[in-house]
Amino acid sequence: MIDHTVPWPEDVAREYVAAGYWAGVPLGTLLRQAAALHPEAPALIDPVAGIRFTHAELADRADACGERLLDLGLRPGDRIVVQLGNGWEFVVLTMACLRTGIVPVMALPAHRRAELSYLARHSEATAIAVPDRLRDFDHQRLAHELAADVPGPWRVLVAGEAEPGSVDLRALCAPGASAGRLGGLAIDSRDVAVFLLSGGTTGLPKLIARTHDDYAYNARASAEVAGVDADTVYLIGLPAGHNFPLACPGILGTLLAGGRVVTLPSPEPVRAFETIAAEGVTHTALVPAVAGRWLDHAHQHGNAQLTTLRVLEVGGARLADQLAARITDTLGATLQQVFGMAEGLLNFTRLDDPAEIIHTTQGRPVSPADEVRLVDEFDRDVPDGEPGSLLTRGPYTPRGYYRAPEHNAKAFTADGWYRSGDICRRTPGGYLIVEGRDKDMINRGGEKISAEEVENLVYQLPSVAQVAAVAMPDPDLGERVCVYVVPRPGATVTLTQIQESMEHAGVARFKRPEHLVLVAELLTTKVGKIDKKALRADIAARLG
Ligand code: OOB
Repeated sequence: MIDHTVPWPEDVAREYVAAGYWAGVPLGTLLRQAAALHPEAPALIDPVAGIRFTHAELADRADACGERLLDLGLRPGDRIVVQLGNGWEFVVLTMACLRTGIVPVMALPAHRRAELSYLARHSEATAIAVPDRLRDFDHQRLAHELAADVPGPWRVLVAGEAEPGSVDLRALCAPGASAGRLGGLAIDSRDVAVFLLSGGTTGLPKLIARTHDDYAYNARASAEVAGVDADTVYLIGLPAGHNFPLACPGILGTLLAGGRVVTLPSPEPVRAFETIAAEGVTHTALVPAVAGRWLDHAHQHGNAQLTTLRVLEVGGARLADQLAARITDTLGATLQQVFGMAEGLLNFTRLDDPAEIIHTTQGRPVSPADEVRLVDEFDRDVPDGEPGSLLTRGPYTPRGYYRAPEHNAKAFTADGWYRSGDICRRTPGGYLIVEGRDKDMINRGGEKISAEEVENLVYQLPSVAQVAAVAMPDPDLGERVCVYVVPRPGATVTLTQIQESMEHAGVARFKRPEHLVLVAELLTTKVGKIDKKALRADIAARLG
C-alpha cells in the first residue's frame, strides 16, 4: 500500500464490495479479461501513427511493456510521471502500469519544468515518459534536466527519437509478452492505480490517488450511462491524462466494454470530423469551448461527416444552455452533459432524458451510492432548488488527497465529505445545475488554474506589491486569467513582464495571465480579505 493515502473507512469499503461496486480485481486484470472476450476486435487506432491494434494485440503489448518496465527495475507501487501526447504509446504504457501496479502520475503535455519537477518530487517518481518533441517543445531534454531535481534513480522513457541515456518507449511497447511473469505480482485492488491531478485551488496541485477498485467502477459506471459497449468507437481528443477522456468513460471505459478507442493529438474540428467519418466514431468527449468550435465548423461545412456520431459528451466547464440546445440539431448527436471532477463524483444527463433536462442541467450522479449534499456556509443542507455548496462522498470519491493532511482538513469534512467548491442547485428530479463556485480557481476552457498558484508566481516580481488573480469572462474559452496588481511605489509592471517571469519559472503556458489591471489598491471585503467577487464583477464590467 502506498503510504500517505486516505482509505475509505473499512465498514464503508465492505458495503461497496457487497453491493458490487468494487470488483476486488485490479484494473489491469479487468482489461485483460475484457480483451479475452473480444480478441480479434479492433481496440486501438492511432491514425497519426498509422496504428491499428486488436484487443489481443493491445493486451499483449501492454503485458510485454509491463515486463520490460520490471526489467528496468521498476516495481509495483513505484511511480512514473506520464507526460505523453494522445497516441497509442499513452494507452499501451497506461495499461502496462495497471498490469504491473506501477502507478502513472498523469501530467499534461502543457506542463513544464515547474509542474513536472513538483510532481516527480511529490510522488517520489523514479521515471518519466515523454514525447521526444511536441508542438516545438523538446520534452526529452527537459526530462533529462529534471534528473538534477529528483532524488534517486531516474529513467527517461521517450516516445520518438530516443537519445543516448533515454529508453525507447516504442521498443518497450513492442509485442512479445513472455507469459506468466505478471501473474506472479500481487496487486491489491484497494491500492493506488493512478494518480490524477486536482483542478487545484492551492499553491501547488494536489495528487488524487485513485484505486483499482474505485477507478474501475468509475469507468464501468460511466460506460453504462454513455451507452458504451463492444460496438462503440470512442474518439479521444482532449488530453488523455485528464480524468474525463481517460475514464469517464473514455479510454478505460471503452476498452473494458470491448469497444474501440481512436486517439487524436487534439480535438481540432477539421481532423476530428475527418476521423469521425473515416473510423465511424460513435462517441467523444469535449469541453464546452471545443464544442463551440465544432458547432461553428459544422455550421460552415455541414455535419455530413458526423453521421455515425451518436453521443457527444460535454463537460469540464459550464455549458451554456443556448449552446447545449444547438448541439443536437447542428451536430446530429445526442448531447450528454458531464459534470465531473478528478476527485471522483460524476454527474451525467441520461441519453433518454427529455431535451429540457439535457439542455439545462449538468446531470445527476452516476452511482446510486453517490452521496451529494448542497450546504450553506455553516454546512447546513439547503432546500432543493436553492443554491448550495456541493459536498460529496461515494464509492469512487477518495477521502483525501495524497500526502496533504493540512489541506485535507479543509477540503474534506471530518466525516469524509469532499468539498468540491461548486455552487449548485438540485432540481426536484435530482439533477444538478452548476451555478458558480466558491473556490479560488479559474476554468480556462476546462483547464483548471489555481488563483493562488498564479499569485505566488506574480509575487516573484520585485515590482509587485500586491496581486489578485481572477477569472475574466471570455467568449471562446469561457474564462481566462486576469491579474489585478498594485505596483510598488515608483515601479512599473507590465503583462509582458509577468508572462516572461512565468516562462522563466518554467510554468505551463495556459496558466499565464492574459490581462493586467493596474490599481492603486485592491478591493477588500468587510473583514479585510481581497474581494475576488468584486474584482470579477469589475473586470466583467470593464470588458463590457
Ligand atoms: C473535470 O474534472 P477536473 O478535476 O478537471 O475539474 C473539476 C471541476 C468541478 O469541480 C467543476 O468546478 C468544474 O470542474 N466542472 C464543471 C463541469 N464539469 C466540471 N463546471 C460546470 N459544468 C460542468 N459540466 O472537469 C471532469 C472530470 C470528469 C468528467 C468531466 C469533467
